Amino acid sequence: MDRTFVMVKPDGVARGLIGEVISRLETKGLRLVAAKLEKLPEKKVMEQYREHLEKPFFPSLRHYITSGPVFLMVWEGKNSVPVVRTLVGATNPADAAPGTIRGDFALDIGRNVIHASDSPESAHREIGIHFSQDELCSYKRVDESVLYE
Ligand code: IDP
Ligand code: MG
Repeated sequence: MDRTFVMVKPDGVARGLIGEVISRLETKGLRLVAAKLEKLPEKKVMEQYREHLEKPFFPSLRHYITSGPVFLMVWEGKNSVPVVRTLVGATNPADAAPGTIRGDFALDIGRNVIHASDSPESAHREIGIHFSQDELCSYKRVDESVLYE
């Protein structure tokens, strides 16, 4: 099964949206295999967002991501990386379709509630930043026999 890394950002945690995010991914049929609440140290933020280090918005992004706890998760399921990106919606909430998490719950690109990996390679790398192997649980949902062809 493909894995993806998902993070409810500090604005989402502070607004009480952890349950809503989990609920949407659970209802989709994905399997939660790891989760924790953490205030990220600078080092992990730099690793997480390494492709953005030189971007003009990086200082404000770093400040925002370290401003409070985030909720880190690993989800498994068929095509979980593109499936979760679709549920999350466009980076700028102004462009995010209704029905997506950013489309339904955010207004500002700098406060867009959630992060999700953009490729299987990013997912593998990001999971490794935030979780050790023994934190990833292995189990089956009882509905998987009807969720998949
Ligand atoms: P993504 O989160 O949809 O993958 P990325 O382009 O990877 O979007 O950007 C990472 C994060 O950086 C965004 O989710 C957003 O929080 C922030 N960000 C990206 N572009 C801007 C911008 O132009 N202004 C402010 N923040 C930005
Ligand atoms: Mg990204």
